[in-house]
Amino acid sequence: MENTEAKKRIFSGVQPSGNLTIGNYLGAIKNWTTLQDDYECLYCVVDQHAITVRQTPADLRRRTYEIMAIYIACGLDPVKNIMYVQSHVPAHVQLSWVLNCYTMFGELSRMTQFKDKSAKNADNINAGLFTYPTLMASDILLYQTDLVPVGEDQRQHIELTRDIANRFNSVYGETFRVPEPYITKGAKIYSLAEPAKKMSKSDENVNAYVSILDKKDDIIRKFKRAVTDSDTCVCRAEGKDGINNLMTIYSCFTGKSDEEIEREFAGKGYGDFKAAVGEVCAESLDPIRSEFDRLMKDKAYLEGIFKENSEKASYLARKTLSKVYRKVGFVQI
Ligand code: ATP
Ligand code: LTN
Repeated sequence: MENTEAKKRIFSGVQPSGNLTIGNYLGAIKNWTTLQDDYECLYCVVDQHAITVRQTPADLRRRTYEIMAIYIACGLDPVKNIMYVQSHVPAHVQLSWVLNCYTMFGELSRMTQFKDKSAKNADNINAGLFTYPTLMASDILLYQTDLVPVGEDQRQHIELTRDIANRFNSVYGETFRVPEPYITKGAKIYSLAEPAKKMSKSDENVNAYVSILDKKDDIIRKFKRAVTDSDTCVCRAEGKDGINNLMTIYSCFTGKSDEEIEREFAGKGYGDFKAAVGEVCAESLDPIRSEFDRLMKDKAYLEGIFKENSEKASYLARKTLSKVYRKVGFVQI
């Protein structure tokens, strides 16, 4: 396989389908920044996945720049990592056609994200939404990826990616490296309005999520309004979904354990705790927002990154694609 050098390879991506939330940050991007020295990393803005749900073209375009700016503002280095846009590397969709022919209808029907999104977009259950996981498998398998750092909600897609890779390898011999999911703490942040549901950037209720780019006042207000329970104890327990979620968020931002948090807020009410979560969240996100504002004023810089990194990604992707084309019997010219 191609990446025989000492460093393992990592691939992950975010859809430019809304304003990134602290769920995306704590579940994915924040962890990516800790990996960039020890792994060879590719971080993609998956715009082709985003159009499985209707997008306004101008918003999609703007958000593609924004996600790249957020990646950099969160501390990802565009020289050390290959950071690029999915539609700039045609090999993703080229491989996905082949993989569609090695993925079963039944497998795709079982994907919970497909079921959730079909329910939410009942008037637009398109074929792309259905085959979304084979494009994701292509993203990952094209680069002979070892590890995929994602939030818990993506575990099922990675399992499917592994099944597709194993199936292809067993028919044609070793072609794809079989990737592992890399899922860490903060892997699931829940909605502030309905704490049994995952926090999602495409939620219609803006009070259900905190965006990475929200202003301090909004952050404090959203946490103040967060749905909790009628108990008063700041402690983790079954049935206390709202408080459990706030404890996870507080812990991710401060590094404190549940015991430390419980001690810190012993004898204090939910009001104090919510205010503290809001403060620490706003404080952590403030430097990211300033850097984001600076980067968004420099489109040429972002475009330079798009171009340079898509060339690096294309170079790696072509190696796997041509191997696959040869194995399935396409004539090479
Ligand atoms: P959408 O709601 O539009 O489907 P999303 O908010 O789920 O989008 P994605 O672009 O699909 O965001 O996900 C980007 C990354 O963020 C993925 O690794 C995903 O697992 C992670 N992620 C998304 N939401 C959460 C969450 N609530 N908690 C933890 N991680 C999350
Ligand atoms: N499906 C993911 C986004 C995504 C991704 C990927 C993540 C697309 N391609 C490849 C990791 C690896 C999501 O909805 N969060």
